[in-house]
Amino acid sequence: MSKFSYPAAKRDDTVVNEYGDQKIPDPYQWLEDPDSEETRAFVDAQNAVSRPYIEACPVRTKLQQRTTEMWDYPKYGCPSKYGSSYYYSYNTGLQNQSVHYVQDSLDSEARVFLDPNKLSEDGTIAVTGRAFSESGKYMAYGLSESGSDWNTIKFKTAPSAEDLPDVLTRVKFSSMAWTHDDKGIFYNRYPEGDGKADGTETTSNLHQKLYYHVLGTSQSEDILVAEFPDHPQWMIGAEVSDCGRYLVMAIRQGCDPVNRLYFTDLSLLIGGIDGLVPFVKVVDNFDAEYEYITNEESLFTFKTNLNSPNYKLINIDFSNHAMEHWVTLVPEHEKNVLEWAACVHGNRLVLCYLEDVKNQLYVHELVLGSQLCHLPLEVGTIVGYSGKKKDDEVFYQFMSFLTPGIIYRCSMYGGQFQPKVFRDIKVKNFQFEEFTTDQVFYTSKDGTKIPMFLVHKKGLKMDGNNPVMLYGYGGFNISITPSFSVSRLVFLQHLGGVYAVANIRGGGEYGETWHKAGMLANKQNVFDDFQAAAEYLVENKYTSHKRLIINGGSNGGLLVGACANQRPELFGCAIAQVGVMDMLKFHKFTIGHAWTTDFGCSDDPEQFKWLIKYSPLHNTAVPKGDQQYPAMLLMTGDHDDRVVPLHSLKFIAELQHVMGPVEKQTNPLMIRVDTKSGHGAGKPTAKIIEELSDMYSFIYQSLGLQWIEA
Ligand code: X99
Repeated sequence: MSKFSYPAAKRDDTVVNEYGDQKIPDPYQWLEDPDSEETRAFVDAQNAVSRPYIEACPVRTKLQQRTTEMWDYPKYGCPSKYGSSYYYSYNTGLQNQSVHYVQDSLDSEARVFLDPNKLSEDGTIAVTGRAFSESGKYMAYGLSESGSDWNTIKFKTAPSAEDLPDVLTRVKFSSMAWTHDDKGIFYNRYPEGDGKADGTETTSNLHQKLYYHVLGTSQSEDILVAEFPDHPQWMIGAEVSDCGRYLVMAIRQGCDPVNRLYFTDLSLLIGGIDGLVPFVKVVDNFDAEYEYITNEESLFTFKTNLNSPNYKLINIDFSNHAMEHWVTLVPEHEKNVLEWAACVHGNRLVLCYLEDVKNQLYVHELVLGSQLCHLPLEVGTIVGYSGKKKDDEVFYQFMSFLTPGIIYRCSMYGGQFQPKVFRDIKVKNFQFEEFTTDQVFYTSKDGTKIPMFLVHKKGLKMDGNNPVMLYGYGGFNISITPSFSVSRLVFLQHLGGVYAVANIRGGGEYGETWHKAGMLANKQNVFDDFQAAAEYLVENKYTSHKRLIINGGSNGGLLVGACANQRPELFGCAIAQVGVMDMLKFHKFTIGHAWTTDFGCSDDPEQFKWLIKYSPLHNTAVPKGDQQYPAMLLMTGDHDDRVVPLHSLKFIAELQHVMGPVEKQTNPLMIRVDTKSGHGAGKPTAKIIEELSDMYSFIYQSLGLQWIEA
């Protein structure tokens, strides 16, 4: 027996699922029902094991106090202009949700426009998105409760901030696009289902439709504008063109960066928007992605990865849209990835590139595409941008591991662009100059060079004894770029830690090529890259295996689960947040079907073979010799309807079943299940700090760390 006693969980050996001729037992299938008495009891019993272990950490209070103290700094977003007013978000420091402010000019006094903290006692209602009408007279905004992906859309007058009675429900993964007459918005919703839809359900999200809501009417009168009943997985992204004349639709059926491209000329709708709209199909396949940037009359500019994995800008004339007439505006860069583009000042483009995992900004000219200038940046990430075609200036926010945020303001007049610091966000009581960020390139199993960031105190002893937190994601074309986190600084300062980010394959760090090298049949590359990072950190004396912590969330939770199974001896501690753990069934729950683009699907016999090889739930086994599993903490929340909690519940049940009776397993295998908590977006500050304090307490306890005052 391990030194921990885990809750007894019923193992139902009669449940066996068939995949072709393969029979796969699913003894914890009963945990797929989030509402059953048994599941609730299981969750309570698991928390009753993990809570005391975490709370026994002698420095839990210190961790929480220091994190809270450092978190308490003013946080600003970039201001953006709608009508003649400016809007920005601001958090005094520890407010659960940032408050939206309005001001008449950038120098005048700011008034509260929308304070989400007033919407709930505990900060669990968050604003998830907003869209101002063309004139700036109205704002539509999405609200989410307890971290769920479900949204309620509400409306306010602007800048006067009066609440309007309109309420739109059953909204998820939605567009919010106003017609330029200010009359209403296009948005997406799902059909009325049988059961609840509060984020605790697991039912599949299918048959999303596009509607038009006329301000001042009831949702029941909303006009169905587009639907694809033969394609239940399709999702209809809608935008209204900068000129207001066209509705541009980007249709997706999964998470791959590809979409169909349809448009409607709204000026040709004789009766206005009164039913399903006719559309012109510019692209009617899922071969590439087309992201609307701007248009001049019928000449449209899109960002695309068509035959260009690092992305480029092209022009398509909607009056003559056959592919042979398409023209390249800004060609693909051979190495750097074009992440986004925005039109500003009528005829300028701001382009943001990713260059070896660092952002750089450039200004180009719209008509010819030629580069006008480079807006230099340090090693870091652009985390915010504002500046529309009708604006004459832009704001952008820079962040890095050791920079909480600098907002720059840059006028687009003339040919000289001189960004000025608009706000420099400061954190008190931390000696930033004592720390450093490096980027190294290590070699993975197959010889591929992988970039990795390393952040630590200058002059740290490389005696192979530092606790190192290695973070990764590895999927869905998502790049993990430098970001700021105070809890990480607490780890560096008071636990003598090193923070490492491995930019493993599957992400978008080197464009669609990097993504494809880590998906579908290539998914093992992602795990190999992460394990090679661990080996690099030990070989180069940053740490030892016993003091190496791995961490990841969502697809990165899968990464942590798979790596702990494959190479348990490499890690001392593994923290998997909101992870996908059942690779045979993920597609059956909520939006899981959209992930088959990266993972494949167990219904396909060939793809089943990929998935069964690494699915965390199906690959737990007693490690060889005297090896054991690292200390493992799984984390999930009862309202996570992105990656439903059953993944983590079934995985912990299986881990405890396999390793609980094994003597050599002295490391804990635990789960923390939060309530009124989801996949991560919109989480209130108080909950974030609680969670981080628990996470670092678990690390402290399981690795036997020391607190360093200083
Ligand atoms: C999603 O599942 C995104 C879900 N989603 C859409 C949206 O499919 O949020 C969509 C269509 C249109 C508008 C908005 C949305 N994602 C996003 C993946 C990774 C991602 C995810 O959350 F691609 F970044 N996962 C959880 C993948 C595995 C674990």
